[in-house]
Amino acid sequence: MEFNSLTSTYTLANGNKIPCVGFGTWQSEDGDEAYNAVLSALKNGYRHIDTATAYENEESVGRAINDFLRESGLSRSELFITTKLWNADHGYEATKKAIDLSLKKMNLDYLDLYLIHWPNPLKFRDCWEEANAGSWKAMEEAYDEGKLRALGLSNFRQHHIEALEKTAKIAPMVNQLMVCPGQAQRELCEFSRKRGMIIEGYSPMGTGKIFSSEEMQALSKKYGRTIAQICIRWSLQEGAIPLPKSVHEERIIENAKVFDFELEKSDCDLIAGLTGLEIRQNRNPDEAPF
Ligand code: 1BO
Repeated sequence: MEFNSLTSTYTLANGNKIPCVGFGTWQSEDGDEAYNAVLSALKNGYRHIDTATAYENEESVGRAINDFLRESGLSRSELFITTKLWNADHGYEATKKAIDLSLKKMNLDYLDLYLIHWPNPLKFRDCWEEANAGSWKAMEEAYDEGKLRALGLSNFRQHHIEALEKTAKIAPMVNQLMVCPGQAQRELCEFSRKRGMIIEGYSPMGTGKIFSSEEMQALSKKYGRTIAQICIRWSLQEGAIPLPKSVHEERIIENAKVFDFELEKSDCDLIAGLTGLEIRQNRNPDEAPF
């Protein structure tokens, strides 16, 4: 793995670069919490920020990005910003409006990446393929207009991807999945990669009992790193772009120090196969109640 800093990049299928670690904002509360977290991440070297309409913090995230750009003198092109389409807005017309609303809320001229957050919303359960095809068409148009610089998916499984491919003119460039210890989703990651997608991994630390796991504690001792750093490094070595989230500056800084050690392959496999961590269930998108 040739990555050596937060600004190391993967190349997306359209040639655009995407930094190998993103800063996650899921469950960061709109207002001071999300604003301060994103500003702190940017000041500490993160260049890739991930939000979503569903996180209800696009406004604060956008404000932090714009304040940072103004204060730092960096240009917009040095940042990589993602947001996502939420479930109420699937279908062609609603997606067009949702893209414009996200841009307006974030006060940005364009997004580096826009994802369909969930493949099969409850509201569209009997017509999800058609709804996704309509959303994708709207996204392709926004891509052609320069509002979106790359298009992708989140939580899509094989059959959702295959359905989208029937009508897509632009192939999806990213699949953002839950990738954490005990839930490596290696098969789906591999399938997505074969279809030309880069994998992003949300919740790299999972939840539940990661921090009290005896195996993770032993690895932390072996490598002299925190359990969070082991999780993020593992995600990188899995070939995913980890999206660690924190609202504490010391952890935001600590989570970025993952480029000067390497996990042995056998430890990566052990982490992938961990059980009993009581991690939040990786929901089946065809059955989730939203
Ligand atoms: C269902 C939301 C997952 C994190 O983006």
